[in-house]
Amino acid sequence: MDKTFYISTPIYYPSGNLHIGHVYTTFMCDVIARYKRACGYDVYFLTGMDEHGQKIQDKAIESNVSPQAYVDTMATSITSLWKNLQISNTDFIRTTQPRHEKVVQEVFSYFLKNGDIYLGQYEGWYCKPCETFFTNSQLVDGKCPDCGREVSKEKEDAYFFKMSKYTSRLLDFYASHPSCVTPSSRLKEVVKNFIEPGLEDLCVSRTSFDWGIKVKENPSHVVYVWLDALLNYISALGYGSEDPKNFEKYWLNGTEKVHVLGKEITRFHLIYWPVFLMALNIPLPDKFVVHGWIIMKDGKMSKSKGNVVYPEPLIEMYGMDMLRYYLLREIPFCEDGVFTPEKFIERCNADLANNYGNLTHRSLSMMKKYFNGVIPHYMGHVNEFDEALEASLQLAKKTFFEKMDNYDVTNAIAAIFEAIDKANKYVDDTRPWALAKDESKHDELKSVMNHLANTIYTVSVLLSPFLYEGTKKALDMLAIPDNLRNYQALDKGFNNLDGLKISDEITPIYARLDASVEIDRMKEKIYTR
Ligand code: ME8
Repeated sequence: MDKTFYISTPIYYPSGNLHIGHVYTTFMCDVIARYKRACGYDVYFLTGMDEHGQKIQDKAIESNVSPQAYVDTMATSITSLWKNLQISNTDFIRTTQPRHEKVVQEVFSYFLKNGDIYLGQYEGWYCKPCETFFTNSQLVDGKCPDCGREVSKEKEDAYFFKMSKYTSRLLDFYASHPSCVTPSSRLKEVVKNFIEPGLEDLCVSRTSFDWGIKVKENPSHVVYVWLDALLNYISALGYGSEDPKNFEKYWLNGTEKVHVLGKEITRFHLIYWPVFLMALNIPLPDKFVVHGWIIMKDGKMSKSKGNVVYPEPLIEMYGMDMLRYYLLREIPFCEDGVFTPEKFIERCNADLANNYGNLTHRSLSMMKKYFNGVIPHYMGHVNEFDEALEASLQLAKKTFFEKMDNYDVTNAIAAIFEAIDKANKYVDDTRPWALAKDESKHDELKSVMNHLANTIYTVSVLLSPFLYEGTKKALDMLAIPDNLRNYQALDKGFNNLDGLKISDEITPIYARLDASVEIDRMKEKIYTR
């Protein structure tokens, strides 16, 4: 049977335009999905929108349209963003789609019937003008956090999910699957702070607004957005529908199922989601990858600070590769990282233009000049530097696969760029321009050119999930046939490319950015879309 791979992003709230934080998660999933496809997996890559809840209803009122009209407009804009960014998702789920709403209602009914959900009373601090309940910790100086007015203790009917019943099962699950969360520190935190003290029952219905999925048995209640939203991960696969074949293939019998998410929604994913799945008797995912935040010099991105960075102007100015590369390389895997225009320019120049771009441009230009563009045959280790170059490429490849198999995209790219750096040093050490002047060094020159062609070829194939524009350009300039543009072909060795004729057109892959101009231009453009 085929190896399958399921990967999801969180479904984003359409309460505003998506920014580079959302793009970061989606890029990460896209790169992993492309990598897994390249490794021969049948991949299901899911993203989508979380369209219900008070926040969205308020946004619609603000924009003077119905909530449905509001989310429809946002869906058009978000799907076109992913299309422009060439995101390779298999599906796009919206929680207002009938295929999803039906599953949520049926799951709620099932939980009610088997006693996991019961009708109880919600007690909290109520703000009459805002028609909203708050918990003790949400109050600001004992007053409503939204309008600042007095609040009163009130009760209302609400449905609860019996989380408490699942405490020990969840602890057992994590004890026997300690590596299902990356990084493991996130799991430790959740276990210590929330699961070990005992789970509290969760209020899973609301009556204070109606933009949500109605509880069939009691339509004045709508389903709590997180119960609604989390179920997207299986409703998209056709769980509970007449056509559950994707659910069976990718989830029930799937080889690997991975959720990628930002650290602020860890609790929902590590507690509620597994418990809901246990209550449904469905196998749990294999992995939760919890990444950090992209922050600005002055802290979190926020509309009120005016420091939210949007992807569109960055793509328009610098193309796709630079933003993908920068975000995935610069933000340390599973940690927070700061976005600055200065760093963006510096990273792109140093790694893309000067390192990878320069290696390719100078090597291919010499190939043209010295060998009429024909890649010389592999002759083993001819000069004293050949063996070390091969070894460094081998090591980079091994590290790349190891890191990618652990979803550590940042260190996977870092390993390849280290090899590229070494290859540039190899050019400096072997000095092909000097070898070309000496007839007796012809074999050495041939070997250098063969090694460079193979290095550029290898790193370009490996990096293609990350830099699909630049690597395609490099592989096109090398005139690599389609049947060699895959991971399996890389195992064939350095005689893979013997005698291939490269393209006549050798141009730089990436433009070098002029910091003195670009930093100001970025500052002017990136905060609006
Ligand atoms: O939480 N840095 O949606 P959301 C890195 N609808 N990643 C960021 C980020 C930042 N500054 N800002 C956002 C929701 N993200 C729910 C999810 S899932 C069943 C429901 C990314 O629109 C990151 O992945 O607030 C984060 O977890 C997600 O966007 C939050 O998106």
